[in-house]
Amino acid sequence: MLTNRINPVHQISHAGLWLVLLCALSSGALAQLSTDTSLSQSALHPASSQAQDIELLWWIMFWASVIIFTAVMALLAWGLLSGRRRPSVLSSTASMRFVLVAGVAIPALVLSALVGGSLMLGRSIASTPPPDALQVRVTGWMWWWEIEYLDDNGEVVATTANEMHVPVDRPVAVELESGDVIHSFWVPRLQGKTDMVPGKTNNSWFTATETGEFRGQCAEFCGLQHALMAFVVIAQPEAEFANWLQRQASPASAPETEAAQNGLAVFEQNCGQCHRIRGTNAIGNLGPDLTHVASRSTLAAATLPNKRGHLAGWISDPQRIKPGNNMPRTLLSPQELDHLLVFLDSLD
Ligand code: HEC
Ligand SMILES: [Cu+2]
Repeated sequence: MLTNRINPVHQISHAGLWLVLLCALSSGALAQLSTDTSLSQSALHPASSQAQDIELLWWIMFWASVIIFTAVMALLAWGLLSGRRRPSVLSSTASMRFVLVAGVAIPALVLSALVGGSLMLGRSIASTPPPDALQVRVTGWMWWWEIEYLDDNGEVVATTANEMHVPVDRPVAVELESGDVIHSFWVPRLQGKTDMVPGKTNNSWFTATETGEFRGQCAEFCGLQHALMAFVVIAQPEAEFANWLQRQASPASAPETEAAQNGLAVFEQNCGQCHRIRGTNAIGNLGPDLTHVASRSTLAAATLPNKRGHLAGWISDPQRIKPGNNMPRTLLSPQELDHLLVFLDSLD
């Protein structure tokens, strides 16, 4: 009989080749992720005690998977290569015992240990924050982040957006809320994800162990511009942070030049129904608080660098940059736009 028999040796060498390629690619990517500090959004480069625990569990799971996967593949190769030619080297009771131990007992043990480990980790990173923690309330909106700093009585002392400053080496407790749909607060280098659910307050906390800029990203699909709902966390020494907070808490300084004064008028007329600038007649609350917008490093939830040209582009056509977002296009004359930009530039 002439059948086209598949050669197992051939197949295995093919599969092996793919496997080697896959391993090479993924270990390259991993090495990159775990060493490249410029990738500020990697959970494999922790910058807080909570993120360090998450990273540890991640590596335990990774190496457990590598060892088990390699062992299973080796057994499979051995079975394919030797099985056809000679009868099993094991007696039938020995085979049965092997299946029960390697196929049932060991997986049950390994899985229980990993589940137990992740439950313990979950408990420890979700524990109640220490009482001296800095209190911050973050509210998710489609598609930006409102950030409020609270005093000991829970009163708001400063409001900002899309850029959160925290002191290093001091616990930060974050109350998480949503103004519309479900979002998820995620700063991979500082903590795991916590959902922001409308009508409910969730809590998260972390202690940054080094200074730096850490990128956060909404981790729950919340509509068209979900991918452009990011933010920046800046961890800085306590004194620097205190200065920053004091500045953010103060109202905007009055515009000094004539251009800036005109700019304020343009703002109050066209933008004030949605944006607040404390100390002016602009008291809207549908969009980010812009009292100190010039002090921020990005615009529109870390979508654009906060540079004058980008700001002009954003104001002229926000729908082209982030289609579907809640800021409409405002038609301004070139001179109005220019004055507006001078005014916004002064809001540091
Ligand atoms: C109908 C409400 C509305 C009006 C009117 C409006 N905006 Fe906005 N604006 C928003 C919303 C909502 C966002 C957040 C968009 C996003 O990132 O998804 C925003 C974002 C911004 C940002 C980015 C802030 C940050 O920290 O990222 C700036 C700057 C801004 N608006 C300036 C203006 C100016 C200047 C005007 C007037 C010419 C204006 N806006 C008019 C609703 C509005
Ligand atoms: Cu979101």
